[in-house]
Amino acid sequence: MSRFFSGKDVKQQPGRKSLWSRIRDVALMDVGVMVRGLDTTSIESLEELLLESDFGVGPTLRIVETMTAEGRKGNLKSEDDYRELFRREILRVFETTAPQAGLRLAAEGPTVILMVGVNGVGKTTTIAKLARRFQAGGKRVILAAGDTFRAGAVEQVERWAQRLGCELVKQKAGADPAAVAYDAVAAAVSRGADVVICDSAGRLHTQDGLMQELVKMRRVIGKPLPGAPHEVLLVLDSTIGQNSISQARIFHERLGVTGLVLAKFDGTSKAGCAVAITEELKLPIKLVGVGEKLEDLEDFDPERYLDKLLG
Ligand SMILES: Nc1nc2c(ncn2[C@@H]2O[C@H](COP(=O)(O)OP(=O)(O)OP(=O)(O)O)[C@@H](O)[C@H]2O)c(=O)[nH]1
Ligand SMILES: [Mg+2]
Repeated sequence: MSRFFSGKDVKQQPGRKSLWSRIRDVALMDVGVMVRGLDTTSIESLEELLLESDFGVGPTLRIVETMTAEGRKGNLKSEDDYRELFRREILRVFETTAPQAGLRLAAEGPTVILMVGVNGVGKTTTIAKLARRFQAGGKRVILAAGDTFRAGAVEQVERWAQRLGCELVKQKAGADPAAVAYDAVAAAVSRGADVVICDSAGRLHTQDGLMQELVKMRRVIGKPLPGAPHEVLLVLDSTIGQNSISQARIFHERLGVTGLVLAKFDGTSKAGCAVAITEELKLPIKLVGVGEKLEDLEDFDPERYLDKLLG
């Protein structure tokens, strides 16, 4: 499996070319392009290619229009000029969100992170990866088994907590998740833990029950610790790409999401969705999941993203 961000094994899968070589193939092979700019066929193929990679309609049309206009003005004389322009246009999209400053930590006392998202996107796995990252930085982490809804969910977090050697706050299945979250934050305050990461259930976002439950969780978390949660991270499944934008809007409206996690970014054919999602939601992508293992979590960095994307 090719991992998207880590330098070590990003070899292209056989027969799968980098995005830039595909752009070159469809639009830049004819030397006339460097003199006259893109022709109609190249423009169409380029649009198709970017849409297929899930860059979204807005960014795709804008990028191709700029390339066409600049080429026709004679400002793009080499493949590198085209590549540079492409990079610049994409970086511009990421500049429209809050600075990619990493996770917001509490100035004092424990940092509380609430992880939300629809079912199966990768919430619980991301929690385990994040816990490990904090532990590696010497932090004391408490996990809150806030998914009391799905059968086996409490046991799943429990297994991670055992494996990681971190504390777990849980109640029995069916308990009020807000009560679990409250207990975990209160425990962190009294025990002097550094980080609390709350799991949550992931039913369909269209079911109002889940949203009400999450809103309550978010509110109750602030009781033992004013200012908490410090992050409400919405996990999205990158294999679904920009189709997750509509669910993200609902979560954001109800919960005030502070950052996004793009899970399952390894091997997705929709890597352009990072651009489409940022353009639409204007929320910072904070983390990227690049595999199923504990170490497969990376900070999102637009420059690095582009390096890997373009190849
Ligand atoms: N390849 C890959 N798989 C991932 C990644 N993150 C999670 N997964 C897998 O996705 C599946 C679902 O992950 P979970 O963490 O259980 O997802 P969840 O959102 O907690 O699911 P529910 O609790 O059912 O709502 C598991 O098989 C994970 O191993 C990732 O970054 N890359
Ligand atoms: Mg889960």
